[in-house]
Amino acid sequence: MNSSYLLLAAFLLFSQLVLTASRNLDLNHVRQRNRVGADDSPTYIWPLPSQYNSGNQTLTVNPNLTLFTSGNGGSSRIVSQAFERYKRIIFEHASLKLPIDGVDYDLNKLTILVCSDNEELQLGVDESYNLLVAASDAHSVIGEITIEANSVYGALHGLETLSQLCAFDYGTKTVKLYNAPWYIQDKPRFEYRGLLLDTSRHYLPIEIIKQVIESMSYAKLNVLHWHIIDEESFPLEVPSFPNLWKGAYTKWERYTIDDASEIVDFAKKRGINVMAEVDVPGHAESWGAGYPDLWPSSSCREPLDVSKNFTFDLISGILSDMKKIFPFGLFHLGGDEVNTDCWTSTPHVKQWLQDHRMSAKDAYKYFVLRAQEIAISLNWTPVNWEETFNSFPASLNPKTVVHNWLGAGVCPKAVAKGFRCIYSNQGFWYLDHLDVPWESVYYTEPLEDITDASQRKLVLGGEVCMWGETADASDVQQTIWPRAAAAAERLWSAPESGSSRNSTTVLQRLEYFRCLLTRRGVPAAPVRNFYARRPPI
Ligand code: CP6
Repeated sequence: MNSSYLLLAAFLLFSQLVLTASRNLDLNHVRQRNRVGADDSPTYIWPLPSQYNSGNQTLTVNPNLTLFTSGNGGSSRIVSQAFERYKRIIFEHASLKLPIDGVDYDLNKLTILVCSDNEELQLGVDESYNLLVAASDAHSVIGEITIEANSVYGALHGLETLSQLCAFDYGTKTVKLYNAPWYIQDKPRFEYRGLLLDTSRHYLPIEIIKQVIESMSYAKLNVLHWHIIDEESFPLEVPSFPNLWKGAYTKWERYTIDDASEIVDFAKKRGINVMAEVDVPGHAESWGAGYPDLWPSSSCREPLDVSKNFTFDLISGILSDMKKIFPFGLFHLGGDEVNTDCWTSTPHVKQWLQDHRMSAKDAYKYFVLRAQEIAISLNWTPVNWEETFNSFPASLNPKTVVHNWLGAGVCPKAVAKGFRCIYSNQGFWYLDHLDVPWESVYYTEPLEDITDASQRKLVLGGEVCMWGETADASDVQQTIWPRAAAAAERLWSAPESGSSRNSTTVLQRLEYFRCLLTRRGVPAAPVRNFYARRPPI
């Protein structure tokens, strides 16, 4: 027998043990309870797992919690590093880093089983996990805490959920795990759960971007849509066209190639994909700071000059350089809010349109499709804002993912034509709209008005957008949170878990999660007005 055969046999035996153990939990008398004890109070896990059972035991967790790993992917550094991060989170109080004499700890070991050693992070990677918590006693076969996942990314979600079951008890100065035993089987409802971050309107320091990524992992969001550049500034280094980042606000407010790679790597270790955006042909005025030929004229600078091959050589250069940094399979090409007046009013572009018998609208289509071809030739799946679909649905490459933002209408239309779609309705999921309350974020439904099951599958998920015009490093986190968490649960959990029937428990649970964020150092805004929390007089 070779070693991989042995591992397989060990895994089969192990899964059997876990299944046996879960039966031993006797799920019939395990009731759903929360940590303060009332039967009808909520489960403080955000986002809510797809399936879970809990009991009423309070267990004490050993600060020397020891990690055992198994399966082909168990020895991954992604797993061991995450374990260390979560240990710091769970045992945040310094005095607790060592076991206390005389305390009898119930939970001393954590076993993480990861079946696959494939660490490639892409859309549709298996993010499911099982989490089992039971004190080791005569009845439990494996005891203690077990996380099982097919991929390391599922294991990361299991660790996050585990951390949310624990809380510091100020009386005993120990960490307690409440409502054990737990048996959780969890997986996301949608494979794409995004947050847009805009570093063109305001530069965001690398540390802030990392903080945002870290906080996304707490809510099980999995795509950072990095709207790096736009008309206001071009902060990214592009080696093949080194004058481009002359379009940065200052020479300090820029990202080197290494900075960008570091962000992608940091995100990957937390199970988060980074989707870059190069928004063309509109929203690109800043490119001309380094290459003024990209402007139709110095007095009319947007959209990019459609009449020159140089424009497309440059897009090709940017995308080729970015291909080395961004391994995610989707690439966003923008295509929104294109005002073609500069094209029809600038003599040489107007002449070009006439020579090619194109209207301004034709030229818009020509531009978007040519950019798509560049992205596709680099093996990327193009994502475009919905105006592209609204303007020329029949010409758009069938691989295109249509990104909604203008109201709710486009996803039903796009999936009916076989396109995939991402939901970002600006009325509900634009976080820069400060007047949108968390309830609006929470009670919107990405699958609204789509009834056909095969069409529903084409909605990859959704994304909340943190446009940068009115927020920078000083307030971006408190603008994102807690409302992004509302979208995160909509995208992860079963649709009925937030039915209006139990909106009070949603509020309690969201307040708990917001508090968790602040405990972890994330400056998240309060969920609601302070006075509303006071009991009525
Ligand atoms: N920048 C880019 C923006 C917006 C879009 N694209 C935007 C438009 C309207 C609102 C908020 C943001 N700032 N490149 C639209 C997709 Cl209300």
